[in-house]
Amino acid sequence: MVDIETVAAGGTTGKKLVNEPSDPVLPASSHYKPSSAAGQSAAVSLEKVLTTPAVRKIAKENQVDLTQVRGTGPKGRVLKEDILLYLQNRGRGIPNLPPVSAPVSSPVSAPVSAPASAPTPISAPTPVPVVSGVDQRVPIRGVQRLMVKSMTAALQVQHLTYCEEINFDALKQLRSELKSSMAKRNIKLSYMPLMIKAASLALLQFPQLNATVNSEVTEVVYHANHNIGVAMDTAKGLVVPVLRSVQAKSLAEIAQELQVLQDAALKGTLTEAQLQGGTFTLSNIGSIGGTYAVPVLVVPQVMIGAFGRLQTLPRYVNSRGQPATVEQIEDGEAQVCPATLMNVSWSADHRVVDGATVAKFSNVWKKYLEHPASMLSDLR
Ligand code: CO6
Repeated sequence: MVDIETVAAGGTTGKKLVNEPSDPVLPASSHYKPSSAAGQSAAVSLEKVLTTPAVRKIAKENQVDLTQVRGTGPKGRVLKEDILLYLQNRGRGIPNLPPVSAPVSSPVSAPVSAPASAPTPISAPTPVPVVSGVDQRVPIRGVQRLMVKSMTAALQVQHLTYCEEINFDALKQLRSELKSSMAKRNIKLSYMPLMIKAASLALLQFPQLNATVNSEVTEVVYHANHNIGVAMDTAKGLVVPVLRSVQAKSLAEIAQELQVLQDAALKGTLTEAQLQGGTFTLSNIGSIGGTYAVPVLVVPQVMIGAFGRLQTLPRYVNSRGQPATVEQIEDGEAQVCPATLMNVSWSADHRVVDGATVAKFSNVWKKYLEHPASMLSDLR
């Protein structure tokens, strides 16, 4: 049961307790009939209303009583858009006014001040239900408290953010080949382990990005181990457990460790040790949604990446299936093909990292993912 307050056209409010969200509360001036009544009488009233056979067909298929649909055509004729609007509103639980000519058998009477012959306004304002309640004062504790601390620290750091688009066509193919064999070993292979391994391989070439900086900003430590934090969404909020020594681990080991951490995060059993010691962070916000996100550094680390949602979009390719140049497009030597794409956004501590280094790192990471076989030559 929900306590709903309604705001009538004149701005006055009323209150009603209702059992279902589909039981809309109306101002006293509304000419509303419950939609269930429409369903019951649909068969009998189809012929009485001025409309077209196409509209009658839609009404019949959707069990709509046409007398309940506001007709906006000449002489109150019900047009196709009228019934489509009615169906759309019915789906959202929004009441629909009956046609001007339809007899109103609603128990709710017309406003006393309105003369009987006064035309019904074409678009009466829809009542806006307002759910009432009491304000709550909630202390910021636990995981949320940690977020306050880490975000306050991040605010001290001048971020730079660099974005890129990655073509996942080859990686998608590779993953589908590996997925079933991994599954036989009880290992779930999402894209994350591949993206984590590619980041670690790229970090071998850019050790200055697998780093932490002291609070006085007088010293940077380039870490030998790639301890990669992975942002995880849990019922209690955002947590960032850490996969240790990724540079020394196989894809299967990374996938297994990720699964262990993800399970613990969801159960709320992550230990402090599992949450500490990160040297680089990745966040796959795209598994929830979004195309781009600007990530915030996990201070004192100097770099973080956020992944957007995988999408299939059209892109120009040349005869070798590679991204076409402007000349190839202009010379008609390119065609538009569907591509599986993902956006990445890298944020870095601009006090100690410059944009060019981030761009070069990103190019290497992109190459590993777009040509995943190239990872093999650099795996240990
Ligand atoms: N696009 C589309 N589909 C995806 C994606 C993206 N980016 N990522 C995963 N998936 C798919 C994935 O392939 C799985 O599909 P199937 O294998 O076919 O089953 C499915 O979604 C479920 O994947 P799952 O989430 O279970 O595993 P994954 O290893 O990809 O991710 C995780 C693990 C722990 C990172 C993830 O579950 C998670 O919690 N993501 C949210 C992280 C988060 O909250 N980040 C926000 C931090 S704040 O970054 C921040 C800048 C701001 C916004």
